[in-house]
Amino acid sequence: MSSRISLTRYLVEKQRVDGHIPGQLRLLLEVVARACKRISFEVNKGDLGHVMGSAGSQNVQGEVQKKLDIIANEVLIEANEWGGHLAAMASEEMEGIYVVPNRYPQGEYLLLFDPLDGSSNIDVNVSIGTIFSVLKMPDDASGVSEKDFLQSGRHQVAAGYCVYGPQTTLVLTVGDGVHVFTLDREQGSFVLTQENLRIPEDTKEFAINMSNMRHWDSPVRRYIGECLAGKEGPRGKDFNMRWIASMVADVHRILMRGGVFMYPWDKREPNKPGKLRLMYEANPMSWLVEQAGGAATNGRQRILEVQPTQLHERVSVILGSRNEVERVTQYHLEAG
Ligand code: AHM
Ligand code: MG
Repeated sequence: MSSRISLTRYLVEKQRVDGHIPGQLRLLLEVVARACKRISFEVNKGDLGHVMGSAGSQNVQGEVQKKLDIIANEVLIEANEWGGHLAAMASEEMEGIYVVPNRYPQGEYLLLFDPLDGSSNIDVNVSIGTIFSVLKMPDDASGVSEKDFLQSGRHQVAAGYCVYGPQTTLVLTVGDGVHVFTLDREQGSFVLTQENLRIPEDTKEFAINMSNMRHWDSPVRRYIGECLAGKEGPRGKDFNMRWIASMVADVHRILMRGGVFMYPWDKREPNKPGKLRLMYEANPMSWLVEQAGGAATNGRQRILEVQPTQLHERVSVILGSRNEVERVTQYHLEAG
């Protein structure tokens, strides 16, 4: 007999023994995990499944959609719409919210997702993933509308991602630490493989797209400049750099061994607060990172406290090892 704990058992025990999550939330998370498993199988097929390449369309943000972006979005919607635990969904790939059709029962939760993060890595066989966040409908809501989604990240009741890499790994928080489940393809289920991840407070590794350096604001230039100066510079140590260009994979590395991840505001698009999306990317990742003892800010403010004013809002992101995030944030505050 195996003593391994499946995601199903973990969630049942969270509900029954700890009383930490309601039954409806447990069901919802099971369905999201099942959808991620499906997406993982589609991703694995690669060219054999005719899932690669562009779909010839654009999403609401004007980005070219890949076939897998659309497949992953459909898998998540089809898996979640009939279960009775959701009122509506919102996705990076859809302009408006998707209200659960009235042929199905309506639940009290809202699900938000980036169905396939790191799209530029699909065609080159590099890790990509799904990011998700769960909110509750506001108590005073009558019917569901877009404004019900506009809650700050600290209202999340569950958040996680699934990374499709050498292994398929689901990383989850329901507010009591961060736990890792690895897909056992022979059993067809996610199995608990790491509990209570902790991000070291200090690090010697940063993740940023260096090609944008000339567009950054001075606090980010100052921070990265000091890292690059190495042992001889003010930090007195050498730094290493990694940039996968899939947020799921970069954040996963940081959860595993520390580091600081940045996608800051830059001068190319002065009126946009950043590239990454607050509701589908920054909020779930920031909560996971905080739950693992790290920190996440937009340079001035905790990301989880940013009040969204629109569904597809963007934000500047600095997250990871606490002392480094505090340093970058301090540089922003000093710059006024
Ligand atoms: P996507 O959701 O359209 O894939 O875009 C988000 C991705 C992040 O995963 C990653 O951190 C970033 O975009 C990479 O951007 P760049 O190609 O500018 O380095
Ligand atoms: Mg994304």
